[in-house]
Amino acid sequence: MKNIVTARAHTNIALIKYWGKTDIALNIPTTSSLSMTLEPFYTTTSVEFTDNESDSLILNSAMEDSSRVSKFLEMMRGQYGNFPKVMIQSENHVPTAAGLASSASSFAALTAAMFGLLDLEKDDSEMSRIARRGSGSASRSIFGNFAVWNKGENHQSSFAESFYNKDIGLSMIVAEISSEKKKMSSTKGMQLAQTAPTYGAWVEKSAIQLAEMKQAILQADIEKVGLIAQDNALGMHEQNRLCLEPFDYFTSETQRVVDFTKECYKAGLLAFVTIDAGPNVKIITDHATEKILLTKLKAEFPELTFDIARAGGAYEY
Ligand code: 2P0
Repeated sequence: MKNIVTARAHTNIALIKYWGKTDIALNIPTTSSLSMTLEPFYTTTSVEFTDNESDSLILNSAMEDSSRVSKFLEMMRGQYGNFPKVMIQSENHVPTAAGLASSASSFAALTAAMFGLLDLEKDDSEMSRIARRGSGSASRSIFGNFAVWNKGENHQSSFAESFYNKDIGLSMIVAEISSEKKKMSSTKGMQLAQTAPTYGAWVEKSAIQLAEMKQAILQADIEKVGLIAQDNALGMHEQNRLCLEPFDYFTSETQRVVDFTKECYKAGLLAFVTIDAGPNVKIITDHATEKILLTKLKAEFPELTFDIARAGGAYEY
């Protein structure tokens, strides 16, 4: 048995979103989703067995509340047989203000590290299923470049797969609009969104968009990738505004960045937006355009910080 195992997993941004569950306890989604894994942003996690009475978590050198990871480890004990308490040390190399779901890279890295510590077979599908139980989007962070999480209908059938393990020249510029902790967690936000009268139509459209997105990626057609991703993301945020207890992740600055990006597209640049469960905007473009667009964005929004991300790697341990 190994003493200590360290694993690394990158964060991901969905081009076709996961926004709703058919099973809350198991994180079974209402839609299949597709994401790009980001090279520069990742989590490194070390795990070791301890004689302590409880699991513990040290995040970025500070002791954290371990209840969520402990619940996750209990689930693993149920799946693979009881094992001693675990001490987890984790470092997030994700700009904390950028709203780049660190739960995806965190649970993917923790899953990979635990597979190492427990000497389990390196089975990507099984790792994806287990990571999904920690946080839905973590199921996709097992893979590099592009991953598709097929929604499935139960624990066994709901897992992500590598979709296309090549760099198609896509870039994302992350506009950091707010570092405030999100007002509405993803878990709660998606539950509310499912009460929107238009939610069923968004889910149906999402299946068509996923098929179109796969084609666009295989053809390395970045304009098509951007247009579909933007439509899917804006549709997701519409559900939040139309549900029974409406809420909105957009701020006025979010809307300004969205409007400016659309102007850039009209002016002939490859520029599209996607937005997750927070106010920050990810601008989809290509390697050839990223610097031109970044210069324009910095000039228009001198108060904002921008990071450039490209497609990146699968988990490692
Ligand atoms: C996604 N997001 O597909 C979507 C789009 C945010 C907006 O997955 O409840 O933290 O832990 O399964 O994975 C964020 O949701 O939610 C997310 P849980 P998760 O990337």
